[in-house]
Amino acid sequence: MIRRIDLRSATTGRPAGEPFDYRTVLPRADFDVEAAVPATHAICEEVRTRGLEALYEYSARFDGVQQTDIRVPAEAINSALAQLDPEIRAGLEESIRRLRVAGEAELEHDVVTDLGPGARVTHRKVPVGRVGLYVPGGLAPLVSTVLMNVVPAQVAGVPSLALASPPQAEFGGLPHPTILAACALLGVDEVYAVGGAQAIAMFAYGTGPCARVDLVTGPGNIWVVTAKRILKGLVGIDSEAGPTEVAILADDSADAAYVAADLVAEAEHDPLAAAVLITDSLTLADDVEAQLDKQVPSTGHEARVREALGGNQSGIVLVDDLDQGVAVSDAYASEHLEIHTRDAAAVAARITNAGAIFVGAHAPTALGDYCAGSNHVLPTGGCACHSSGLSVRAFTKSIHVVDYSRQGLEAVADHVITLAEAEDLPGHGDSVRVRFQS
Ligand code: HSO
Repeated sequence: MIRRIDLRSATTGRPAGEPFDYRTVLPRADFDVEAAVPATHAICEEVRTRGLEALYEYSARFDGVQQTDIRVPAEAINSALAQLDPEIRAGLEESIRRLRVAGEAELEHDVVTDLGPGARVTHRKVPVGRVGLYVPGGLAPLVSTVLMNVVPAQVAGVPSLALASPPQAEFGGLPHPTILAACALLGVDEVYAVGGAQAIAMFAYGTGPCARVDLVTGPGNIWVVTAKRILKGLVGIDSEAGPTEVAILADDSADAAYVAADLVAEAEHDPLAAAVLITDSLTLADDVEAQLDKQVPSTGHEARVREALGGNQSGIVLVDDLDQGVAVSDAYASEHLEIHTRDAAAVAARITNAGAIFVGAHAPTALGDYCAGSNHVLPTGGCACHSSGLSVRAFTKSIHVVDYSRQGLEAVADHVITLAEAEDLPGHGDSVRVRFQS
């Protein structure tokens, strides 16, 4: 059901000083953003040039919905909340509470530095002005993704928030009612029934009733991720969050039933989802396979899970020891990384590349998906080596404020003039000199 990749002794016998890049042999989803660029670019151009008409056409073509308006009416949002199952509401409220508490603790404050008399630099933190939050429809209504986008933006103080999610034919052309209920719970009233690349283009260009945004966040399918890559620059984006993935770094102390359950949970997202076990224990590898054989036939989305576990993006990676395990895990840079080893916290402290790390047997990825207080919109496809998941910081930018008096400038004027001359930019030097000529 799941292939094995044997990396034991992968680096022995290699010429000294020649680095071995584990990324060349590790499993990864066939998620070719470059190949999707031409088709996605065409969609973005249609939205840019034809506006609302193009959005209506795409909703008809991709979602099977005829629209005359893209904005979800306030009554639909409020009545979704009125009809929300009280237990789901309680779960959402607890998730919101934990996200808020963690987010408020992460809030960054202005940093004021005095560099001498009359010489002050302030690193001022400012929320992004307007944000477009994307919540996929896809195979499951990811209501939790609403919270993961909205709460940190609100904690950061973003004054204007719009949310888009695909129109669903079975819900009268509106996004899934639980998604709308979550919006109501959070006080988000600007919601658009628009999905895919066209939603990202709508946010980036400003289309119909939706004013242009400064930043787009949220996960999505290949078209959404590709649109974010194309439109980056015109708008800010968070990380490229594509098909979801978990890596589990485990030794012989791990509970195979837990490990298998977490691999299955990840695999149920999407046939392209990646479930990767990295272990130095052959016994654990065998036990996890046996557990998969036991658990998969009774799981809710068996076909999807089998496809994901059997796909090229999933596998059991055998390593010599935990040192190599840490190196392989860092090379893989998983969106979610679970550590099931002795002294898991110490192993976790050695990890440098991961979207989020789940430490020990009682921190399954599903906890972080819903209620840990951490965020589940995380970099995928190895992007965790350079990007971070959503957080309050993602919705905040900073401005250096340079506040110097005449005395402060005078103290450093000669250096500025010298450096300007070294760069053959005499006008720069003169702009300082003029302030001290009588
Ligand atoms: N694992 C997904 C998020 C999610 N899981 C939502 C369940 N619902 C990406 O981190």
